[in-house]
Amino acid sequence: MALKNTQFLLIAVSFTIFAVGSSNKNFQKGPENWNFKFNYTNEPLRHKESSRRIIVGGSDNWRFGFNYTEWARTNAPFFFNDTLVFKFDPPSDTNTHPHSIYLLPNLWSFLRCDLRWAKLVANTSQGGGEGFEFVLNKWKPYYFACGESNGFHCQSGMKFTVMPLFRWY
Ligand SMILES: *[C@@H]1O[C@H](CO)[C@@H](O)[C@H](O)[C@H]1NC(C)=O
Ligand SMILES: *[C@@H]1O[C@H](CO)[C@@H](O)[C@H](O)[C@H]1NC(C)=O
Ligand SMILES: *[C@@H]1O[C@H](CO)[C@@H](O)[C@H](O)[C@H]1NC(C)=O
Ligand SMILES: *[C@@H]1O[C@H](CO)[C@@H](O)[C@H](O)[C@H]1NC(C)=O
Ligand SMILES: [Cu+2]
Repeated sequence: MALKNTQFLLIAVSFTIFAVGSSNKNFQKGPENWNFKFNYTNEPLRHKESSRRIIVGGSDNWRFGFNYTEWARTNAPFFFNDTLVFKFDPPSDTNTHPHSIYLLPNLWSFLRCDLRWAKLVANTSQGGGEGFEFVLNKWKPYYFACGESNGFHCQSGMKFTVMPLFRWY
C-alpha cells in the first residue's frame, strides 16, 4: 500500500516535470515562429525630435508582390505619432488591380488574412497623389492589410504589424 502511494507520487512528480519541461519548450519555440521582431539597432531614428513621415514600402510604395512584414521588420521601431504614408494608384484602365488599406482587429485575423471583421481605412482611390496618411496615435498594435481580391493580396505579402513605442526624451 505504502509502496503504491510512493509509486503514484513518483509518477505524478515526473509527469509534472515533463509537463513543465514541454511547456517551456513550446514557450521557447513560440517567438521564433513569429515574424514581428523589431530591429532595435536602428539607433539613429530614435534621436530625431519630431514625428516622422514614413512611406510604407519606401520607393516600392504599397504594391502587390512586396513583403511588408519584412519591410516593417527592417524599418522598426516605429514611434507614437509617426505618420505612415500609403501610396497606391487609383483604379483606371491601366490599373485594374488596385489596392486598399484595412485594419484587422487582432493577431489571429492578421495571421490568417481574415477580413471578416476588418475596418476600412482607405479605399482603392485614396492612395493617389501624395498618398494616404495614417497617424500612429494609439498605443496598441496595428494590423494593416490590403483588402483586395478577398484576402489574396494580404496573403501574398501586403500586410504588416506595427506597435508604436514612446520616445523617452
Ligand atoms: C538592423 O538595422 C541596422 C541599421 O539600420 C542594419 O545595419 C542591420 O542589418 C539590421 N538588422 C537586421 C537583422 O535587419
Ligand atoms: C501626438 O500628437 C498629438 C497631436 O498633434 C499631440 O497632442 C501629442 O502631444 C503628441 N504626443 C506625443 C507623445 O508626441
Ligand atoms: C473612397 O472614399 C472617398 C472618400 O471617402 C470617396 O469620396 C470615394 O467615393 C470612395 N471611392 C470608392 C471607390 O469607394
Ligand atoms: C515575408 O517575410 C517573412 C519574414 O521575413 C516570412 O516569414 C513570410 O513568409 C514572407 N511572406 C511572404 C508572403 O512571402
Ligand atoms: Cu492590394
